[in-house]
Amino acid sequence: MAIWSLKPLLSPPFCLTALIFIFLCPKHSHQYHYPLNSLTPSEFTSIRKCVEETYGEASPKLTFHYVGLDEPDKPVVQSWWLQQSVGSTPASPPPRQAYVVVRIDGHTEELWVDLGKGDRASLIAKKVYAGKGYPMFGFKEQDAAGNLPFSYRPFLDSVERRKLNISLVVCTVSSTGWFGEKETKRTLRVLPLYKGGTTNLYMRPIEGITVVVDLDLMEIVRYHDRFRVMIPEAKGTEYRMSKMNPPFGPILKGASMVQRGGPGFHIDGSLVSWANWKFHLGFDSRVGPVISLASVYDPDSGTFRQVLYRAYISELFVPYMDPTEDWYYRTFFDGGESGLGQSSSSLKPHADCPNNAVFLDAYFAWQDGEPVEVKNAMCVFERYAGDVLWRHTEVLLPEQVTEVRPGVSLVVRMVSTVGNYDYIIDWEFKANGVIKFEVGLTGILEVRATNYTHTDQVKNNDDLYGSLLAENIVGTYHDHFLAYHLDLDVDGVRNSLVKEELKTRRVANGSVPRKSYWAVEKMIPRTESEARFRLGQEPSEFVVINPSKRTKIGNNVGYSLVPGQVGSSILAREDYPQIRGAFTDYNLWVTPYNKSEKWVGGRFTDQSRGDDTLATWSSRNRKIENEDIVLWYMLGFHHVPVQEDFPIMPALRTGFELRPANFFERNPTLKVKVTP
Ligand SMILES: *[C@@H]1O[C@H](CO)[C@@H](O)[C@H](O)[C@H]1NC(C)=O
Ligand SMILES: *[C@@H]1O[C@H](CO)[C@@H](O)[C@H](O)[C@H]1NC(C)=O
Ligand SMILES: *[C@@H]1O[C@H](CO)[C@@H](O)[C@H](O)[C@H]1NC(C)=O
Ligand SMILES: *[C@@H]1O[C@H](CO)[C@@H](O)[C@H](O)[C@H]1NC(C)=O
Ligand SMILES: [Cu+2]
Repeated sequence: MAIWSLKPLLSPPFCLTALIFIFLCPKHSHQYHYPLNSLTPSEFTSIRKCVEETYGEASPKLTFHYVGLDEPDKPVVQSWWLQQSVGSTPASPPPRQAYVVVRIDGHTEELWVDLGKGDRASLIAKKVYAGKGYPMFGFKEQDAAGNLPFSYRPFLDSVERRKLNISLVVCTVSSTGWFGEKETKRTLRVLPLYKGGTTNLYMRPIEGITVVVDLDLMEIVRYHDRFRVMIPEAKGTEYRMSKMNPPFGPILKGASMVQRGGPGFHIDGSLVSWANWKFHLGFDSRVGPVISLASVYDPDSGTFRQVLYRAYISELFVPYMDPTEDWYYRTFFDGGESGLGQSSSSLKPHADCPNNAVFLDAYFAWQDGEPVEVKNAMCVFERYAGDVLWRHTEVLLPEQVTEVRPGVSLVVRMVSTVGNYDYIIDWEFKANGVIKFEVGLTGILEVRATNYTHTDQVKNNDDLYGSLLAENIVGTYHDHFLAYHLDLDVDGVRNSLVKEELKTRRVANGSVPRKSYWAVEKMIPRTESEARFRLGQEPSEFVVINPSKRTKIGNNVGYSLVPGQVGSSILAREDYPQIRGAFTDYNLWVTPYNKSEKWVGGRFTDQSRGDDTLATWSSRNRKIENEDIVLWYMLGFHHVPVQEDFPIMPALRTGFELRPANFFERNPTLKVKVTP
């Protein structure tokens, strides 16, 4: 996750997808006015005009760093949604507003804009941001910073001294982090790479050169060329299939899913309905896909019941473990610095998503405020890979009975390419009421060049800060922490978290030969301080219940969180990156709903100081029992690279689930039917 300085935006149009999309977009859709809809291209334009008018003469110096929907307060959305869903005459939708962050004259300003009716936007409020930290980087300034070295004499000399061809040097940029400095400037580091003989320029870093760019001045303010190391060879690093020579690897026969009757889901504007699920799908330049108002059909009550009000990846923290001069600062916050949404890649039909996928375009504001379209930014498809949702063979009966329910599910996918890494972000809905959150880490490793060509030369493994992956290449140790915002509203907004601890019990003396068993002890945290958990140390379950709704036989209705791989940060608490990424101090947190608490690394994450993180919010120690609560779950990996991560990184997938727990009267899988 260095930040990529060039942005491939467009993919060639694909006629089949276009056809499907037209088919799915009925002309008379009323969903345009849905209060949670992402900003439209014309709304972006009217916001830009409104903001430019606000600054008048000064506006040529204005740059946009975030433009997103400032969604209405939850009660407003809820009541509007309830009215809609019972089919009563649609009330006029709540007013639409946008939240905008700009840079002007070396400072950051926040604006709130009313989108009004038609194309006319008007300013509601404007505030100079006086706190610490800076907004997301724009692609234009990253590009400009990456170009500076090419007209900077000392850099050209460094390249010459290394006997490299300057026209084969490519510069990527990286955030600088915060390491206790009292005063900071908005800066980027520039990292030179060498593309000679390969597309895989990340495998050919040019080490030893420090370049710091001041973004307000847009000039190089610090430069050192301190040492030289071998630049790894290009040989064996190329990844384009068209450049591969025999002998080839395994040949896979085409795999596909055929749906002769067309897709089994329906998209109306931003509302997606499939099988027993209904939800709203949005897109945001900072967090990427946003799932809202997900509800599931209950065959017993004959109604859709609420599960998830709003869910998205709030932050993605990637600290590297090399503490040397040119690496220590590589502690990336890919959400708040780079923007997971604006880093989205156009998905390749038949490759990124299966044959039966439908593609959706997305928009975000460029640095000049104008909308940019990402074609095929998200795809929606039904997945069936021969999985079984439920099966049983009964042999005790005179006639053997075998029943199977196939595991078909609905997937919403986006790929965020942040520099070298690609994150495949999946939201999967299942007919049994489960929502699965999955991420696939792939792309290319961020590596360091070294003079070592064999592990025997390495006297002290500690000096590598990683694994030797090939001659002259070290794959640096690092972590990936994805912080999920999960605002569950299980059958209503007021919920509680229940921690169910599994405790060993001893069998009382001699009654039976067994000596032990386990039992469940329930604990309901009352305030935020009681609801910070490190998972994986003792067996426990976490269930979000609605304390005022019970099943017919008396259990509280709920949804449980089923953790996946648990990786906690093991950096020192007082280390600067950990102070900024304090949301990884625990794997699971609960806070009360607060519309302003969206981004766990703070609103202004670049060079943040940890004064606006999930940890500081949680320290308010608010009430969370029988309240409108939000869960924050950290999906974490420690990445110890291996040779199979060279020269590319095969997708490493992991995830977690939200699973109904006494939500239904009986398993909804029972009546799942599949038509041919
Ligand atoms: C440098 O690379 C460019 C682009 O590949 C090539 O055209 C040029 O001949 C190279 N120069 C030298 C001195 O090798
Ligand atoms: C790496 O090897 C090169 C070439 O032998 C040498 O000039 C350079 O000083 C070495 N760098 C380090 C850090 O040992
Ligand atoms: C188990 O039996 C022993 C001997 O009869 C007795 O001293 C002890 O209190 C008993 N413990 C329990 C838990 O009943
Ligand atoms: C809501 O969050 C904002 C930002 O963290 C904070 O300033 C405000 O005090 C919070 N409100 C409540 C009621 O906690
Ligand atoms: Cu990794």
